[in-house]
Amino acid sequence: MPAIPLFPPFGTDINLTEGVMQNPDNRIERRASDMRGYYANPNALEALIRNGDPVLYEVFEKDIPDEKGHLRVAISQIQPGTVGEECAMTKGHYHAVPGTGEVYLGLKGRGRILMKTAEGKTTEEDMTPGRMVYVPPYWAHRSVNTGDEPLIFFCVWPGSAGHNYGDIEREGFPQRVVKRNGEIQIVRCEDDRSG
Ligand code: PAN
Ligand code: ZN
Repeated sequence: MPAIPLFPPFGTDINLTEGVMQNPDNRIERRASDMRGYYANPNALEALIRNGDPVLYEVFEKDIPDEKGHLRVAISQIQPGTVGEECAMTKGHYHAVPGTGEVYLGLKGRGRILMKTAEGKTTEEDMTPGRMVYVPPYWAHRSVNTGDEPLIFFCVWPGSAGHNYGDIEREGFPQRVVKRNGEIQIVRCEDDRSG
């Protein structure tokens, strides 16, 4: 007798060139108005909201139980561009069960994954097609599109992990990725001049 209900195996096609999952069960969209409080330049964000409130990123998921033992999978797609000078990015989160990791696989475009721990350690990893990034337990993670096309990547994480957005909403990340004079730079809180 299995400890959790038997779940039917399934397969789904992923177009690795375009980064598109066939038949996702859920689509989550984050518009500019969902991102209040996240960008360093709130005026630039408000201008974007007034100017059509575009979808800044989307997540396509399969319906897999959020229970221990399962693995959840999703494809995220972040549009290119900046809010003020800050590159488009996800909200970022810790997992609600902090001792759970995640695997990212780049499919299209280019970006950076910002990571930090509650104790203040920080690091970043490049995200490019074919590159796998391991996000270990306890590391909050945020993805940033540093290119000129959508950044698309595939993720797998424990079904029981859940998402803790509140801490990042309050703390933010010490790193910000900005485009200045056409150049991508990572600025730290202490030398952040963007506000
Ligand atoms: C990813 C993220 C996805 C969107 O699937 O959830 O890229 O980012 P936010 O959840 O921070 O808005 C993941 O890390 N799942 O655990
Ligand atoms: Zn995650």
